[in-house]
Amino acid sequence: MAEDFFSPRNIIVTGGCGFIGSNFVHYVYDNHPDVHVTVLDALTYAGNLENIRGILGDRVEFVHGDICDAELLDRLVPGHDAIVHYAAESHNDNSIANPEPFLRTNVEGTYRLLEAARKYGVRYHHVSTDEVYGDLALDDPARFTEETPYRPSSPYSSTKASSDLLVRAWHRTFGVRMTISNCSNNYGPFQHVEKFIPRQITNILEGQRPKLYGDGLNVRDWIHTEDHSSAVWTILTRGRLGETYLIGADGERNNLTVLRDILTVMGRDPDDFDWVKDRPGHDRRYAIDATKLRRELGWTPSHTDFQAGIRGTIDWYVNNRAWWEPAKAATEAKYKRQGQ
Ligand code: NAD
Ligand code: TDX
Repeated sequence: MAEDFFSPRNIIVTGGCGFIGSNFVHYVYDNHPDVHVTVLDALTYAGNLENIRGILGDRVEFVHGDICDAELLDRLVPGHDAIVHYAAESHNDNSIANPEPFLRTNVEGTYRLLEAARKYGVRYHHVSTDEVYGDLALDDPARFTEETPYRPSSPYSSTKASSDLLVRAWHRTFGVRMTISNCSNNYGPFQHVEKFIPRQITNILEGQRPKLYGDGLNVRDWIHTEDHSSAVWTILTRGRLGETYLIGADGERNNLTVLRDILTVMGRDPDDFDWVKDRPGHDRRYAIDATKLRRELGWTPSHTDFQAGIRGTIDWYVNNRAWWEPAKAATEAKYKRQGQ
């Protein structure tokens, strides 16, 4: 492996108390002892300081605040050499129930961070999703590449697409030094119980039946969150400025298969679940071609055995009830109101 092109020493990680952002903070803490991390997080329903409490100290500092707060950014950003932007409203179903916070955090928040990056000459990495490309048919051999046109379907994905376009414009017009990554569906420990895999695992643990939307044949391209973190670090330090990189680990699976895997590993009948109302506008299939990231930057995933990854994730939820139990009842009550 060649030397890193960019060697950040003092980075801001927004959303560093969420599922994926906190994994990245741990990744940097474990692998790059010379890097100081300032976590900026508003601690919404999705943020939990417990995710990073064990590593808070000289090398990881927490700032409780909102990315839309321009005055806070004026105080915080100078002296840092990069912003890695994870903070977002991240759940599609919530964006259908109430899009407004998605507009604010995902669009306005990105705008505020870009303005701060421009003002203080700080490098910026934008964490985004494959959902900006819309969906593919089940029988289409194609996968998303960096050249696929934007065609988002949901309020969530359209705000993420909007934020990506702002980043590109701030690069071209104002010369902000940036990279963008669009990753596929993440799984692993610390994911909120509103999301598909943790919802099903914790339903089973609570004696409730798992819930499958529609016909269950929608395909997601699963990647372990630790692989997402190593890819973001690779792009931040070795990626070419102004470029977009897709992140994926060849993990295409339909929801029915994933659910049956979970039920089987947990010792249940693979048909012991409820079919529920479909998500409006439900994307059929996502699939990532990560050739550019693999060839240009030499990144490879390490969690290539999905069954092993799922077993590890189930074990984590079994052993960390205190982490997820407080959010479970309210999350299920919300789904019940939606008929899901
Ligand atoms: P999450 O919902 O678990 O965490 C989001 C974090 O952002 C929380 O800690 C929350 O408190 C914080 N936050 C929200 N609004 C904020 C605001 N206004 N100011 C400061 N902090 C705020 O989300 P996640 O699943 O960890 O996703 C992180 C990022 O990765 C998002 O940008 C998401 O679009 C992207 N992404 C997620 C996936 C996935 O499968 N979950 C896949 C690809 C990309
Ligand atoms: O109870 C459920 N039953 C079900 O069948 C839930 C919560 C979901 N589903 C389906 C919908 C999707 O086809 O499972 C699939 C995955 O659903 P989510 O976990 O809500 O993820 P998704 O909508 O695919 O989006 C995720 O990946 C891309 C993240 O939440 C986004 O933040 C990311 O950008």
